[in-house]
Amino acid sequence: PQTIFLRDYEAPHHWVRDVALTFRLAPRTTRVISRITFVPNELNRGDLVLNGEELQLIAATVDGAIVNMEVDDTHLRIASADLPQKPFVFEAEVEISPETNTALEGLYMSNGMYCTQCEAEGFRKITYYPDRPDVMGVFTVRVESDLPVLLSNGNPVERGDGFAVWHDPWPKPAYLFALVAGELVNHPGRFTTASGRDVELNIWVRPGDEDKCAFGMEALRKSMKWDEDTYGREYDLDIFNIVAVDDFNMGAMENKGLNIFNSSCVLASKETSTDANFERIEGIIAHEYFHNWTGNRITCRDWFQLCLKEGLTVYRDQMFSGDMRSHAVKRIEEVLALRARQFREDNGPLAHPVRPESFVEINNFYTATVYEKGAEIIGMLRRLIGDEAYRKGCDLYFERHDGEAVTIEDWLKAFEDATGRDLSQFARWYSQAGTPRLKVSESFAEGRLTLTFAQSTPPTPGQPDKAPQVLPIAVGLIGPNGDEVVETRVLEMTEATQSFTFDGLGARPVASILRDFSAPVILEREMDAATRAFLLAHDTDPFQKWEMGRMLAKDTLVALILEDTPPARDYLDAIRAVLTDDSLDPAFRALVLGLPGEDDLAQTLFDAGVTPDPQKIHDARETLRGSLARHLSDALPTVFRQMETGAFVPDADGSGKRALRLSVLSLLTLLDAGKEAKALFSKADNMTEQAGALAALLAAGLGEEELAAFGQMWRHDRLVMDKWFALQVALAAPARAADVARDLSHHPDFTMKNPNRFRAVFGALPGNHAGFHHAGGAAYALLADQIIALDALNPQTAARMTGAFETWRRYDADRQAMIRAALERIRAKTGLSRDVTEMVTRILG
Ligand code: B3K
Ligand code: ZN
Repeated sequence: PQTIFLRDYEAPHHWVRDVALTFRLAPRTTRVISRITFVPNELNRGDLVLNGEELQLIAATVDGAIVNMEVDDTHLRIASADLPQKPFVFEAEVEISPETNTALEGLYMSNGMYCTQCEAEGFRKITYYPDRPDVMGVFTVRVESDLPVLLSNGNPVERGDGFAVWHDPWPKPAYLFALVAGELVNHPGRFTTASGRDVELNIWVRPGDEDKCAFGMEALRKSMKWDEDTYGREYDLDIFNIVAVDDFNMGAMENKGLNIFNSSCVLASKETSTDANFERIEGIIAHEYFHNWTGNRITCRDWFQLCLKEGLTVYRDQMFSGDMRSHAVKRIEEVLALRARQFREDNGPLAHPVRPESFVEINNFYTATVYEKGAEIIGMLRRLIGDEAYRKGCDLYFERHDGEAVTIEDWLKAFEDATGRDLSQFARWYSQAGTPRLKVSESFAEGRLTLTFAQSTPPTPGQPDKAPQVLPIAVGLIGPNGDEVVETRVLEMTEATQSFTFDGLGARPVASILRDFSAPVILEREMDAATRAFLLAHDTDPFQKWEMGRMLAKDTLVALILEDTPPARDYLDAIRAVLTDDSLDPAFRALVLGLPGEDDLAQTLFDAGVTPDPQKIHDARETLRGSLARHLSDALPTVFRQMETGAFVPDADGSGKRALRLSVLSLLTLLDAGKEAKALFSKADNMTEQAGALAALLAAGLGEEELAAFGQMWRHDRLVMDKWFALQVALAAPARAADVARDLSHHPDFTMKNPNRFRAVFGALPGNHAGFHHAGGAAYALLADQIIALDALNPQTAARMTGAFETWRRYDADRQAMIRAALERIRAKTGLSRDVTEMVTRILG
């Protein structure tokens, strides 16, 4: 396969002015008739180059005449000499087969409904087109079908018997094209924009799901309002449609005026969705809506600039969720996810810059690094320049680039011009891969505290040496009596080593460093348990407070793993203090009660030069859970009762209480043989508590009856059954995990064609760390078999699953050999997709 390089970017030979498409829908013989006005690019003249894959060409003309053209598996090309040197009309008719499209890219069918997914390069499977984001055109789409609901981008212009016409006045790249046709019902809503535009809103779902749309509709309205209030950005069409689709490769897609969602990311009801689902749905609806300005009105010049829209839009949805719920809790959740996914990626063979410099298959770069680290960069920029300058820079960016396809340089230039700052060193965040390590040492004399920092970033594939990056380090100081003596101050570090001083201090304070996780770095700091416990008790910064509990837990676990040292009483007491402190937000207390995951511990050990033993890690974590349960035994039932909520409301308050209640229950279950959990399971009126109780039982090796009852009760609900599949795999005893997953893959309701169901089983398997890495390697072999089989149907999702192997070099020689064999077996498969080939090759290194 061919590698594409950022440095090879070349402007297109032709721009598109407008596009008229007609779709005659039929499951295996859909006809797509296109009429495209091309305008030669005066600055880069050349052949007309159109992408096209899996298309059957029926006819094509230029200005109505047949011309010479070269057609192969991927392109249609017309030589410059055969083209008018002025605007011309290209017309084509092709045939495609949505029903047999199991890759779920381009136009495909899901339960009798037609839908599309074009980002990144799916439009080329619909018709011949310059399928690149810098070519933007005005689309008019006619959909012909007897199905009752026919949707496309933009505003509806005509509706008749068996057809509908849509027009999108905003020029857009082909990746934002969408079409939906099916027997759907809508949950309607309305929104009036700040300037008085009345917008029709709809969430379209399959009949039977209409009672699961109200929460999503509210989330959409809140998002529209928030973008007006916070960024001054209004919606720009008469209608905004969301459609729920069962078979979808990712979460959702921001097509202009017609967002398409994985049904798991929009359908919500208290009976079928957990608090975590509600929170995620709110965040994803916001994310896709926010793309209307950051992604659609201003898009990417080329796919290397993906973080331009994704990092920024993730940052925006994070701030929205913080505003809707709790910034403190949200920030801790973000850091947990960042460390679990992005730091893990940055630490292994798949590490790449936030703006990659090359790719084989762009779908492999929709990563935690592009998204989450991309969002961290925006957060750092804002922290460095301040809120007002941030807004000024954004305004300038929108004003300057509306309607354009731009680059990271354009984004940064807007901030340089708005603030007068030089951001050239800051730009390294986009080009250097790897997580910076930040060492700190402290000294105190004569009322002056000196913090000396040293930064370094380890080598990553293709990048042996790194230059220092700009790090905003938020620091506050806590006096010996627990009072804050210096409020948060942002230190701007630009050198490899740099010192900062705080003067006029009466006594030596304890520094709280990297408040709010102000930069995505690994902080290396010598600190004894007593100081950590002190900050856990007194820090005013919720992130640092949580972080101290986390580090105490981690040290406790490492000591258990390496030396069998039982947990220190001080640690257990510190946790008890947090658990029983009514002045703290229950959601925060639940987070402090949560222990570091097994994958996280494996990395910690590896970084300390110890080869991780997955079973030992698992056992230590179970031992600590047992110690915590016994030590807190008197407090657990009390907190469990206190956290009972009345009527289910999926807001920050209710979900926080339930989160704490369920963390407590999970410990309680180790003491009471599952009595409370069984009781809660049978009386719960919401999925959060029902699934939470079941999880508590399964984690304690109990709950077989409840598992069966759950499966029986929800057998008709796909989304809930995904939970049923996933819980069993995730919580299986390590020795049984591979067998459980294999058995479930033979369950009559298992299908590889539905990505949610596939992920429920084979995404959950690597999540069971000790199970996935169980001696003997059964899980490795099983996952390899499944990836090979899925690749033939759906390369994109298959490629994503290979990430399970990215940490293989952490483990012992036996495990490494088994994983290598699994990866090589995948790679050797004839006809393997470009997607999986690239991933496996990179992972093997
Ligand atoms: N932009 C889409 C992701 C498309 C993924 C293509 N493999 C969803 C999002 O980030 O909003
Ligand atoms: Zn996005």
